[in-house]
Amino acid sequence: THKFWETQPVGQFKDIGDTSLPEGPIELATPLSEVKQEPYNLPSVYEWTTCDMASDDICSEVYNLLRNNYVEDDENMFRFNYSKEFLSGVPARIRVRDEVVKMAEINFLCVHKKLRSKRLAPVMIKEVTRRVHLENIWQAAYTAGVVLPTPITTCQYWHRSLNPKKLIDVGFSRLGARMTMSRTIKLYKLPEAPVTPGFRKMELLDVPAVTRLLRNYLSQFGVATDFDENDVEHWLLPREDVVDSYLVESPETHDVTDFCSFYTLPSTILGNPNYTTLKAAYSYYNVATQTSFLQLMNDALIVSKQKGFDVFNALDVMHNESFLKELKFGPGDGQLHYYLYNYRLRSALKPSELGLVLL
Ligand code: NHW
Ligand code: EN5
Repeated sequence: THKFWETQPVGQFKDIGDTSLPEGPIELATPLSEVKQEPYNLPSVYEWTTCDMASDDICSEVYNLLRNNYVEDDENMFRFNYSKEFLSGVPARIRVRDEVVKMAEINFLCVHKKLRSKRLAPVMIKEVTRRVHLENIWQAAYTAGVVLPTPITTCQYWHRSLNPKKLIDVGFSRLGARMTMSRTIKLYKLPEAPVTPGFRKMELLDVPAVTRLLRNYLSQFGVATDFDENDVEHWLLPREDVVDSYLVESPETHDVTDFCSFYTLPSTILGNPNYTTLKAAYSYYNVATQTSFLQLMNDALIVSKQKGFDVFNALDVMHNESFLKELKFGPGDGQLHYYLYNYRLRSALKPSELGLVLL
């Protein structure tokens, strides 16, 4: 049972399959004057502070909390090490079917390892909800590796080895049956440079064309980000060690016809004498109209290998299924469940019906 989540406006397990329930907000917005004006009570000795992420010292404190206490895999071998650039809150517009909804994207919920299982998380979630309500936002989107009431979809992580020797040495992957190290290295070898004519890094002047390409692509998914030009500039314009975006500019017409992107999320390798950091690229938004999706994503693998990533990760969202197996991705041991707060879907989506990637 879920003593906390049962009290929240989220789809409940008991309601799965009940098609009489309407799609849309579960609770109505209230006048802001009716939103609780004071913070929720914390157990004594604790107090709330609002983190000014523009301050280097405060940003470092938050970064270190996460570096030491954030998400690990199920065998506690790796821990996400998000860089400071990721640690700011931005409101989002998410389209559900035909409706564009203002939402908060909730991420980085973290309780110090020494303070776990004391029911602090429900208080933190209620407090962030109250603060989001005061911004006149009534819905949220979030992902988690754990099952909560109730996923809008459940995605599988896939991994493409770029540096198989290191991945095996640190326990991220294993030498396959009847495989030697040299055969494995050969299996995952990639060309030195991308092969698609006109493949290049995205630039500021590409924002309008990339926005058009993405909006058109994302329109086919049941739940998707509603990107405008400002969003594309913020989330997709290349930033060293944060996000990489490439596009194909037709050598003939100079049209932008294809786009691929990935974000940088290293993991700390726990307790390995030889290595401290796993450099991982995560597939973000990709659109192919003229280049085959396979060739486009192979070029993304080639440039990520060139940049020194050890592994390229992807979820089975959007059309990703169509390249995963052929480009030698293998399924990981992790899943990612997607959730909406205060918005009911009539029924769950397939991962391929989801056009949303959260960092
Ligand atoms: S998912 C990553 C979450 N963070 C981590 O996994 C880091 C390592 N773990 C921890 O820090 C991406 C703690 O284990 C946490 C739980 C803090 C996770 N989401 O305090 P208690 C996100 O950041 C429920 C939601 O005793 P704890 C997304 C659990 O089911 N709920 O546990 C975050 C139980 O409730 P139940 C989670 O281990 C989205 C209760 O917490 C959860 O010391 C947040 C137990 O609390 C999770 N990942 O602390 C929701 N993990 O009903 C946003 C556990 O089952 C909602 N729980 O009894 C929207 C808000 C905004 C709305 C605006 C309109
Ligand atoms: C909020 N935005 O479990 C996200 N990762 O598969 C929060 N496994 O890296 C929620 N256990 O399978 C995040 N190697 C939930 C995910 C938490 C982290 C997590 C998984 C995803 C992962 C790796 C390492 C496993 C180590 C032991 C994994 C196998 C790779 C292999 C490469 C060759 C081809 C077959 C697969």
